[in-house]
Amino acid sequence: MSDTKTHYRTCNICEAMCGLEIRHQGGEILSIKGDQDDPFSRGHICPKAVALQDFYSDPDRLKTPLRRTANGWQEMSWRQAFEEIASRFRGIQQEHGQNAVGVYLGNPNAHNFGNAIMLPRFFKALGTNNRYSSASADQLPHHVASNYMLGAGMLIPIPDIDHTDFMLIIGANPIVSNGSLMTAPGVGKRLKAIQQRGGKVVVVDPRRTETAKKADQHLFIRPETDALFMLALVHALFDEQLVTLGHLESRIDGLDLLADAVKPYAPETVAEACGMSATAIRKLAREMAAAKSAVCYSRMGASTQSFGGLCQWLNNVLNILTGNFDRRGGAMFPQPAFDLVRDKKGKPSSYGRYESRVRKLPYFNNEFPVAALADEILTPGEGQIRAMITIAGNPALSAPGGVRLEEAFDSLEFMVAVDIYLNETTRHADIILPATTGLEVSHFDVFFNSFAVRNTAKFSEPMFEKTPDQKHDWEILRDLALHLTGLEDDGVTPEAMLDLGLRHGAYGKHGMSLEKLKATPHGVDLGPLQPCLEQRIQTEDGMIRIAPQLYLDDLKRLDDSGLLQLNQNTDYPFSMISRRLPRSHNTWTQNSHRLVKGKNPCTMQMHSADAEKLGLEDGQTAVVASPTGQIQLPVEINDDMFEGVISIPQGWGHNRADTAMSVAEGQPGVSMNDVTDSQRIDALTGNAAFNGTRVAVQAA
Ligand SMILES: Nc1nc2c(c(=O)[nH]1)N[C@H]1C(S)=C(S)[C@@H](COP(=O)(O)OP(=O)(O)OC[C@H]3O[C@@H](n4cnc5c(=O)[nH]c(N)nc54)[C@H](O)[C@@H]3O)O[C@H]1N2
Ligand SMILES: Nc1nc2c(c(=O)[nH]1)N[C@H]1C(S)=C(S)[C@@H](COP(=O)(O)OP(=O)(O)OC[C@H]3O[C@@H](n4cnc5c(=O)[nH]c(N)nc54)[C@H](O)[C@@H]3O)O[C@H]1N2
Ligand code: SF4
Ligand SMILES: [Mo]
Repeated sequence: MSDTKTHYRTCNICEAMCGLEIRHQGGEILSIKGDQDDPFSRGHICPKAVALQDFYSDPDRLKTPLRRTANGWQEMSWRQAFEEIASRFRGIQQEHGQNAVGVYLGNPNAHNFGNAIMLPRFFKALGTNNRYSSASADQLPHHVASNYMLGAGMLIPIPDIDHTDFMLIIGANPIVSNGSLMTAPGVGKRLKAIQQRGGKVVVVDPRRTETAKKADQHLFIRPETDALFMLALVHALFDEQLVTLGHLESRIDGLDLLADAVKPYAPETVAEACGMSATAIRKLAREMAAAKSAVCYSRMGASTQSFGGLCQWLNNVLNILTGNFDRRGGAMFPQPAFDLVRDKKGKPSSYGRYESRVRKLPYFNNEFPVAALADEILTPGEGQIRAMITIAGNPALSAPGGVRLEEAFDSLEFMVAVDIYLNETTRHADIILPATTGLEVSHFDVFFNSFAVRNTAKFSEPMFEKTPDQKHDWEILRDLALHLTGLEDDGVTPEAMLDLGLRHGAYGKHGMSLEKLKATPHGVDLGPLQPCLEQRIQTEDGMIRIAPQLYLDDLKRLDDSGLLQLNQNTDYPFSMISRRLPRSHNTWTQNSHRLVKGKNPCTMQMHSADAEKLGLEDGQTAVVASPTGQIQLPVEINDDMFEGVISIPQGWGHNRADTAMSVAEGQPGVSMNDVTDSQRIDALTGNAAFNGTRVAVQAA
């Protein structure tokens, strides 16, 4: 019998970067536990980590390229696949222009360092502007705010959770999500530590969430009124002379404009619309201003809604006005070993460089909003998308208006998917290219170290060798690029590029390199976050722009929205919001038995008073309908919901024909994006507005 071995690596499922200790013997996994010696995660893991074993051995996982034929899916060789894809893409581009091929990148790209490093080459070879990703169904407003306020979209302020004395959490549920744009493994302990050192945690959410239940205070808010609420906080800070810029005094540009702009939004004016009391808003402003240190942290709830852009701007404004920006215990800037913020002082950003063809939505960060994708495929005319490649994404379930997007995929001349499953999106492809994943790949967090609450670095070797005929994502991208260009492979690997980045990065002079990381399998601690904005800011004059004109202009849209007047749509009287579940990650982890066993978790949560009015009982099936579509799912009645609001899990709906995720099909759930609408966006950034979708509810 072979010896038991122990492998250390970082979990690549979510943003928390938990260190794992995996014991294995002769290709069999014996246990997956938290790595107590990981200096950052210190043994924390969640239930999803253990499922890495299931994804590795899943019989439904694709291992060979597949081609659609009249007689179903057939295996094909890698060479045939690359040749056919290159020839079809080039043919379509020659006939209809470079932009006739579209690309969609899904969330796992951000957890895959090979892709992060190889994608630029692939894009150069393909030469299309028609690029889309899950970022515009997620955190786009954060990038736009950083771009306009700090001059760099990737320079994102992160809550210094380990040192703060007051944390205001708006539209995030880190106890379940494990944190986002706040890589903080073991976030529950970190929140508790705030309370243990005498600090306070306040949650603002239309649902009394798992995080709200652990907080010192929970304030219900009516969906999509966060911008009004935050404007009122800012108003109160000015009104009550609580603005303290502190160390930022000489670095703020536009303070007077801001003070003027917030005048109409007194707490007394907006409170009713927000579903709060003016006293509560004023008290919050005072507490935040008085705290030794404080941070406002807002995430998905405040980003994927009609005023996501305003929210993420105001989030930064609150941290600046209370003197908590770039300060210990406030909103700080990580200094990662591999830095995504390039020195580009004063260079214009790409925001609005192009407009999407059909709806004129802004281009940013080299892409268009995913909400524009279906229209770009379905609307005839010059510049129409006629072929697509999706890479590690499942927009059929994850994008707003998924059903229409599926129709769009069906109308394409040619579609390719790089994925690990035959699922709701890839079933529309002509060719599927299967990638390695999880335990088969090496790992370094190119992105999440830039968003982490502590500076650390860790490299993980592959745990299992891939078979000779399997390919890593980055090899697929490289080979596609080579076939598209006809160039020879120059032999450059992601590891070599990573090493270069590490050596030339902030810790290079202290010996940081890939070799060093390989010799330290638990990871290297690089210390707590330090004030560093002065060195990292990318505006031409080094000033922080607190009142960029595009945000001031967008206030008019807020005023015109009818939110303040409590305008209700009586045909669709409920407001739908999304929920994340502890045992599923977006759309793709539902093929693990251990994660989906038990009661169907894909339920519609509703307040008991609403259920009573509709005559709905707990467990009964309800129909949730919007003008876009309808779904049916079990009702879960509780008093954790704001009245008039229903909450549905995102990422479900494995109920489509012709997929091959056998476990997921046993517990399919429904896709809330069959009901959402791709026309509903934050018009400023183009981000999808899932939250606040108006729906009607009745018994099935
Ligand atoms: N209504 C609503 N919709 C939402 C959200 C919401 O809150 N509400 N959340 C949004 C957010 S935040 C996000 S990030 C998006 C996610 O949207 P997507 O990124 O489109 O969805 P994922 O489920 O992450 O899709 C991952 C795909 O990659 C495949 N995959 C997994 N690992 C690998 C790998 O290593 N290599 C390759 N090649 N493929 C792999 C999976 O099989 C799956 O098809 O959804 C968004 N959609
Ligand atoms: N277990 C698990 N963890 C995950 C994921 C997963 O699918 N499962 N997905 C990962 C991904 S891709 C991401 S981006 C992160 C997201 O991480 P989080 O941002 O923490 O995401 P959510 O849990 O969706 O929390 C959003 C909260 O906003 C609330 N909300 C909805 N509408 C509004 C509103 O109008 N105003 C306010 N104030 N609140 C509102 C919801 O009730 C919900 O509690 O999670 C990551 N982690
Ligand atoms: S919290 Fe995220 S990174 Fe940590 S074990 Fe769970 S899925 Fe993996
Ligand atoms: Mo996300």
